[in-house]
Amino acid sequence: MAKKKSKTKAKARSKPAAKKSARKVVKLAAKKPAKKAAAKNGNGAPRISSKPYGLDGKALTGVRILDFTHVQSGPTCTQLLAWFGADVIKVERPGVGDITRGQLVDVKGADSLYFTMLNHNKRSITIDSKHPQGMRVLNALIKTCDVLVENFAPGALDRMGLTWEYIHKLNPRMIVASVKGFGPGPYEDCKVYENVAQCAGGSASTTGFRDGPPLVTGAQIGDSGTGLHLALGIVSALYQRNRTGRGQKVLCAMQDGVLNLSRVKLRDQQRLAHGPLTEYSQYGEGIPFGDATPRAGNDSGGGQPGRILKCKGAPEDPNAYIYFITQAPVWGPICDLIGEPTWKTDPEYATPRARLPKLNQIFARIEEWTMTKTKFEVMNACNEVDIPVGPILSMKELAQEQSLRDTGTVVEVDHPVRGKYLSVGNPIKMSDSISEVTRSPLLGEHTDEILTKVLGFKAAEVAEIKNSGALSAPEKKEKAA
Ligand code: CAO
Repeated sequence: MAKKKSKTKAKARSKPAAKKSARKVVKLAAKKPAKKAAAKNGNGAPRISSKPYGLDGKALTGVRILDFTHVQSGPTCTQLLAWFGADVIKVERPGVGDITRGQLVDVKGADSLYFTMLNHNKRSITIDSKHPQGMRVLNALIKTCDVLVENFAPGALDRMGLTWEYIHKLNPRMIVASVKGFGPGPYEDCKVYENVAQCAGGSASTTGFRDGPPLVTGAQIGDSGTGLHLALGIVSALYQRNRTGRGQKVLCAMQDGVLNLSRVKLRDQQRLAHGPLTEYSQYGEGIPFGDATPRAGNDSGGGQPGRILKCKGAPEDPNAYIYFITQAPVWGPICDLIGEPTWKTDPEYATPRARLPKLNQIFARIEEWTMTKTKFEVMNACNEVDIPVGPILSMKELAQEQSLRDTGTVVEVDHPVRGKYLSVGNPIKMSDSISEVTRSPLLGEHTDEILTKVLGFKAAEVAEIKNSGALSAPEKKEKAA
């Protein structure tokens, strides 16, 4: 690096020196190296773009993804990559496509919201991967793509003939990224869906109330959570490939992803060996702990006592609630707000330790106050004195929230068959890689475009592939036979 720089400097000085007057030479010689220095960051990175922010492509412009994903976990990952500018080519089974196209259908004849909301900004090609001509197209795709992403059942990719060795021989730069239910071990051959992962990853055993059964959560931490993990793995592998030139395998097991998100509960498991978990409500209630992290209801995972409390309108309005945390640093303002100023100094209430056995009584008193206000009034009053609280927002409220529309987190998308629908846009905002949400592709919508423009097949080759039946629906093949 250093050598390169001094060469550049010499060049910059010597050129004008030969042609310009002495006065100009001094001027130019002083300016040019400064300009060069600004153009490089000293880390081997390219010159700094002169284009305005947001107008010099996107973070993953130039990256092409062979998207073999289906249902939710894999599509979440490739949708994120597409939002960052990758060219995502979704390979779907002819006639059927991703199974979610036809699941939970709300508009007859249209792709379901399940599918459309997970497959924005992608292109779709239909290929029967078990047909020799289908494999011909896949081979061409493997040669031209940077990443293959899949979330088939264990062994399915190998059964198609697409082993790591095969792919890597065709394209040693290819990153092969997979979601599986479990990592290597006794369960590695099992098929897994969202709630299976929530249960196997430790989330369900720690969610719900102590005296009730384990609960799954509505947030799709098994599917979408693992898709997020995989996206980070892929981007990191692309970054490493810049240095090594070679691809690698990236594996995210849903069990691992859920356990990673349940990290604080494994923390508590180990703390149990050193005594009861004092911030859990059951401690204050005098209920002994067992040998595994218990379910803690709505207690806060961060060690600060917290509860979901009724606000004006509850329980008739199922979402007229607020999450309230009695954080030690804001105990004073809480006491003032709820009209218990003496609790600030009363030794029975003044310290977190003194409050632990009385949490039920304390939260009951706070709830008396929150019930006199709507959740938004509570939120405003609390935030004025820096008390963090969480209004329980319904999906209806989120769909209507203007600020989420303004940032593109909630977007309205137009679809040629179903019309307008709401979706969640890219939750990751970047100042130089702006995401626009475009609709999901129709099944096989881009088959011709990909065969000719991406893979460069000639018209006769396209005809040969198509006539073989490798890209069309099995029903059609059966009728023709
Ligand atoms: N052409 C020809 N065959 C195709 C094809 C194509 N384009 N796309 C898929 N197939 C075939 C596969 O090769 C496989 O065939 P074989 O079993 O004969 O080898 C078959 O379709 C079924 O694939 P699958 O087993 O992945 O699908 P499934 O519906 O039976 O299982 C799921 C679905 C999600 C349980 C399973 O894929 C899985 O466990 N994936 C890993 C974990 C995961 O991602 N789960 C989250 C899903 S979201 O809740």
